[in-house]
Amino acid sequence: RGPLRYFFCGCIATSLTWAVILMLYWNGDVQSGNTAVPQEGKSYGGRIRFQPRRPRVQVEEEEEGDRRLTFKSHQGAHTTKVDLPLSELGLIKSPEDQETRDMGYRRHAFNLLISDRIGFHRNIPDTRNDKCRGKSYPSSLPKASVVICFFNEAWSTLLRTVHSVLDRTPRDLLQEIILIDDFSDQSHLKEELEEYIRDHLPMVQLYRTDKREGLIRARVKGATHASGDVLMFLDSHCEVSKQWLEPLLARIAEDRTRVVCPIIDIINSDTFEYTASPLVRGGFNWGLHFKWDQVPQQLLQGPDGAASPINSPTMAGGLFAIDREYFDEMGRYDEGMDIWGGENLEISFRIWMCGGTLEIIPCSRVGHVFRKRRPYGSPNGEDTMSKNSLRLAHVWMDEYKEQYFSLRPEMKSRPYGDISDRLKLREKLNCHSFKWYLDNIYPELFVPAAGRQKEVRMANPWGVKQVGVGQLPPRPKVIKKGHIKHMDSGLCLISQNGPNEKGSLVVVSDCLSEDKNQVWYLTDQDELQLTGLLCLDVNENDPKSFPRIMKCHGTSGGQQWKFAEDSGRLYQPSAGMCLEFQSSGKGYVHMSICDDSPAQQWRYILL
Ligand code: UD2
Ligand code: MN
Repeated sequence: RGPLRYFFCGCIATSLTWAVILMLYWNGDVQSGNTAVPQEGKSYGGRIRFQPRRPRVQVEEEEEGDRRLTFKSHQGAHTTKVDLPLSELGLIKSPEDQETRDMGYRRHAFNLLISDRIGFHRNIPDTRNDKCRGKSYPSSLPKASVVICFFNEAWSTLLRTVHSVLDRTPRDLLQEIILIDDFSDQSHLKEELEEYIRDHLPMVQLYRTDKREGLIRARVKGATHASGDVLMFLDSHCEVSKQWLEPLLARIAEDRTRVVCPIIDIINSDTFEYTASPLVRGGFNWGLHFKWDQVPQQLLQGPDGAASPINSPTMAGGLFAIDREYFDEMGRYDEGMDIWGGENLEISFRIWMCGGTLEIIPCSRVGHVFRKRRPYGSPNGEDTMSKNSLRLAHVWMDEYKEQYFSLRPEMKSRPYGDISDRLKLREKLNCHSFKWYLDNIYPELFVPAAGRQKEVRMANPWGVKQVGVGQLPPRPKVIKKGHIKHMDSGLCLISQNGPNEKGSLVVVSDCLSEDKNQVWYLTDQDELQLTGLLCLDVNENDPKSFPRIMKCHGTSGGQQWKFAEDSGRLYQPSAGMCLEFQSSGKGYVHMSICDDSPAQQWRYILL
């Protein structure tokens, strides 16, 4: 590829048009008709003007790690420019920054400061399998209506979702983008959003529910307004990737009973780093919690290996494409389900049991912000996941619902509303039994003898760590060993209660080279780790609390530390602050707004 690229670059001077056309073909980007997408990284005055896609060479240059880039950011109504390297986007420079960050964690459970500073357009790494890159798709594919419902979504995540769709979807494959505001009460989602859509987003329609409905009924509402051949559902904090839609539409074009999901890449909620998810598929446990499973090896044996479609017993829920009429015929969703939870297993069981297939398409990649907690509840405080699960158990699970009840005996007597329509639907569609589903689609699921279960509650089916069940990313590797020396006092950072005491505060003390309390191993994920697998940690939700040593989790967040060689500062990206120790005071080590004071000068002394 190298020499070819130079050859093409050489052509630009003499025949620019030809070079661009050739490169587009070479990259497999050309679809029939209009391939134009707006240029990435540009802000638009007035109506969007569509410009030809830039040649790939330029895009790639910007995709690499930590280069200094200029980001446009939208905070409230104005646009600001932030010139920071990617790893420092969270840097707190003022009390307003601090407020944005902290409010963001409270309201949205992610680092809003970083999200705002990224702005509406950015390049993300191409995480696809190599085999996907050269693939071409039929020139004529069905058109998609992208349906995104939201409740109190942040401005920058919502609009980055929409812009990423506009930036990375060939115009002839996109019918429209339908936004459904599920009765949000945050003010930026009112007139300001309408105005932005009117001025900048010609393909976008906004609808609002008149009361809080929950994501299930909100999506159905969106679907009824859609006119494309295919419905493409997304969460309101996603970023679609290069050529994300074509592989999904191509599968449906071949067979309209296929329901297809992209691989959901990880957008880290503390740093907004975009990373590849391992190849996993959807399962569930008898508590009716979704989980990720390892893909059985035999499914990866075809000629395309890990790039070919993978049958999946369930879907995660948020991101999938389905033929619009097929969605209707199949009974859309169970509209008796409220707010959040359970609908993903319900639609998965229904698809498989009633004649469809559910697949994960590895060549399609969409990033999603995985949060550590859900930042909203239901209006009456009800646990809607349990109620929704109960409905699906009664409609779809036959005698196997007893497995659920043996784990959740209290649910046996709970009301679940009227399910007669759903039972009729099952009848009408002439669906298989749940036993058939287990035997044929999910034989991997262990079925315990009744009454023999212990509940394993999954606090958070997402826990980014669980994304790779069975294929967990390897534990970060230790690359260096050393002391963390505070230059002003000449003292070293130690764990107050020893290297194995989870939750211990960190303080400074005389440097002693073989003291395990102060030998910090630096890993390739920027963790600072003591012998007992405990890591220097800041609580993202309360960065002003004292740093401690906590169990290493390997997913950055509050455990990522960056030594700035030149300034001597030890920077924590998700807190956006630096580690500080005041030699004069008797205080603990704490986090503070980064400055050039001696209190923030540290050095990693190799041992
Ligand atoms: C996952 C799914 C989500 C849904 C859920 C189970 C992915 C990536 N996400 O949870 O789509 O299937 O599991 O129900 O697979 N929303 C509303 N009204 C509400 C609550 C939420 O419109 O009352 C919106 C919300 O703004 C978001 C979407 O629904 O766009 C999903 O909610 P989430 O992001 O809190 O759910 P998540 O990703 O934890
Ligand atoms: Mn989500």
